[in-house]
Amino acid sequence: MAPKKTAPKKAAPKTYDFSGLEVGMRVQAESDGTYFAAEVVAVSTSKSRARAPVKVSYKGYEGYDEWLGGDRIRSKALKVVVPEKKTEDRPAREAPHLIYFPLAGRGEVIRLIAAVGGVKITESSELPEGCTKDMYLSPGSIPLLKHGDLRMSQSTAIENYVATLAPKFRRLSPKQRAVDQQFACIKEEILGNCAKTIFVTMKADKGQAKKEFTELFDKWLPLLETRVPAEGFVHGGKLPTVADLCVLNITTGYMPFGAAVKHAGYDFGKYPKVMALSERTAKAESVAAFLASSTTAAANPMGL
Ligand SMILES: N[C@@H](CCC(=O)N[C@@H](CS)C(=O)NCC(=O)O)C(=O)O
Repeated sequence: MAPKKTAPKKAAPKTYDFSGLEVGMRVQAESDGTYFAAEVVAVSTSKSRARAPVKVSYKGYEGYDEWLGGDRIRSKALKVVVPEKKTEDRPAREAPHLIYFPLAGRGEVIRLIAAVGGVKITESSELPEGCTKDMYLSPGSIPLLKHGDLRMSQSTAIENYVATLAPKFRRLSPKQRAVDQQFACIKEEILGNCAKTIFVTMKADKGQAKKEFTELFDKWLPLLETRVPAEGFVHGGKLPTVADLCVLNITTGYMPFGAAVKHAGYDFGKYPKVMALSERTAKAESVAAFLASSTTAAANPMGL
């Protein structure tokens, strides 16, 4: 059998920059395979003329004026636009590196997402050599994440990034990811307020701090109680996702939630669905394995 001829690959059509062409300019214009001396009589910027925006008049041939594209004109003033090479935007091959204190705080959900989502991360409490926090767009606060040439701050954005890398979460729909983000933002709002009360109010007025903690939990926990499922996880899947991990973090992470609960004498038992979800999440295989070796979930280095 005769070898099949493979059709030659069609060259991608060139894109031209006509901005250098002006009315009255001498150019070479192609007609039936031959180039003739011609003069530019119009250069159109109209969309409808985009394919052939240059009107030429062939020298010595009246009545043959025509609109041409760049492929039929020769002129130094006509430039071919060289397409920019697509830069590789794939995530780096090495493990994302988290920089955070050795306690739960704003690092714990990042660690949990990585553990459950199947992303191997490394961690230190010190910045890599030669790095400063402003390189991560941080005014001084942590957590920070480095992944290849990506350096970032802001815990919620880091949580989201690690979740998008996670192979175990790859089938989540945009809607499910949006709900996960919503829980992450609620967790951050509770966390930020707990931290403020712990580090500011509590130092000056313990009674006021207790009031603030109670009001904060009374504001959010009843809402979460109405939203979380009586069975299974928030998205009904086999694995907990960011939303479930945030509920686990709020109800079991010592810093700052547990410290706030302790100082307010608050009882999360008032929210049986929230607590049951937290317990189910803690029992999920990957979460249980994470918690079994975690040195951060219950850490209380400040003795609060
Ligand atoms: N909005 C930031 C807040 C970060 C933040 O306040 N981090 C605390 C620790 S949880 C911190 O680094 N505080 C010390 C400082 O700001 O210098 C985020 O979500 O990452």
